[in-house]
Amino acid sequence: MNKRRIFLGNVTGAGATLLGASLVSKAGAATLPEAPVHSSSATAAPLPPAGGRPYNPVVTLNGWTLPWRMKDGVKEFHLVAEPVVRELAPGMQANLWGYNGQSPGPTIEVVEGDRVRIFVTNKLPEHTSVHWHGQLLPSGMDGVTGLTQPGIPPGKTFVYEFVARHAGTFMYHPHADEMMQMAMGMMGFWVTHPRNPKQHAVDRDYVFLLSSYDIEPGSYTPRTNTMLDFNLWTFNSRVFPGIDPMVARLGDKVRIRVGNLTMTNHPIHLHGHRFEVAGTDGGWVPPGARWPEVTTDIAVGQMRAIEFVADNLGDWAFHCHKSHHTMNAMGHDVPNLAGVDHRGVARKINSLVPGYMVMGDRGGSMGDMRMRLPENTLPMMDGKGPFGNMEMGGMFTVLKVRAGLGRSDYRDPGWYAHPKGTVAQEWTGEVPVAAGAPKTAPGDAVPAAPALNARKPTSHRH
Ligand SMILES: [Cu+2]
Repeated sequence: MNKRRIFLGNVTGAGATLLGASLVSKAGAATLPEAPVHSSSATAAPLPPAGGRPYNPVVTLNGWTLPWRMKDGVKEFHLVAEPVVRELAPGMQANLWGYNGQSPGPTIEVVEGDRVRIFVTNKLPEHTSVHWHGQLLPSGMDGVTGLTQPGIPPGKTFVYEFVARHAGTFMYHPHADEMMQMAMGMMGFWVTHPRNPKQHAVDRDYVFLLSSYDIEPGSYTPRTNTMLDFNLWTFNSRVFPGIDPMVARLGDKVRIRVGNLTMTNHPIHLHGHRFEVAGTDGGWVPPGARWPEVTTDIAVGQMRAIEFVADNLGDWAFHCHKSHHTMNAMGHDVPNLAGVDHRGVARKINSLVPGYMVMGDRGGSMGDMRMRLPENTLPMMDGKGPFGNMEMGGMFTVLKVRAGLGRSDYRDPGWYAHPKGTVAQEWTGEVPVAAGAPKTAPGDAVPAAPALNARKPTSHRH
């Protein structure tokens, strides 16, 4: 005990405290809570509180919640910062950095007023720290390397301790070599539940973080000096079709909490429902100040909690509205050839370059194109739906609203069975042609010449 006190008192002088690796393995073993590791990228069932004050646990989309132990009235957690292999979607794995076996790290759930102690062990090749975004805590616990603590050296364990003073939606991430560590996937969700579990109660409470990666097709490790031109846009380090659906029972009150740790904003859009922005990382929005939306823009470093009643049966798209963010990795620097018929050209090139593919001469349907992809690369737009290819990737998933589900049933109910006569269908009657419209047959390329002529400066008349 003496030894421990000396060690804790000496090393940093700052709020966070350093434990030696030898202390952890010997005398310290009894004082450190275990650090559970998760190997699956599937959505784990909500983790009910194993003691302490009651709360309604959240569901981490394609993620999990970190178990804790109560020690002398303090909730103790153990995060291990380490390299991980994350499956972004079936068919693609990425070498990321994360916590306890996954990127993002596990969700931490506590109750307003809880005293929380978090041990952070660094198994990365460089120093790190953990910043508890949105928490009102002592300055020395804020996790800013150089400002409030020294970086946690590789192989060492620091301990953070503070009271979770206010309920809300938060996150954690390093404040050390951020460009590298965040681009490698180091982040996690944090929920502080209200003291009264009936306050802000909903039936289903989903949480996830937005992150982005730049992984060259055919490779496994993100390029970390990319500033804007990322090619994988993720919900919790997953891309569609690898993102699980969010399931709701008809009439459920649903909350979805989203935090943005990418380098750009994301207008997150829900189909078939209206929601209200009920919370930010600053706390809960008073009921009278909430307003209806179907899209909410989430800026870099922000969090939003949206709430709605799932009162509309069906399969509803839920996605970022930037169309390049619902695509997966493949070159975006392709000329737009809509309206140019180059079937002959493609045939000729194919005799020279087998597998060459002309993109978009029919104005889209890239999702139907099948070309041989490099190793460890996903199709740009994919996802099989009941009516064919959804032509989506990246930040996209489906809200599935069904009647008669069990209260805690989060399993994928399959595709929606639409009532007869409620699906858009082909019109088989006569189609009138407007006077003067060009006569084209279905599938004809649109003549491109006039548009090209109009671009010549000599043809301008003022
Ligand atoms: Cu986006």
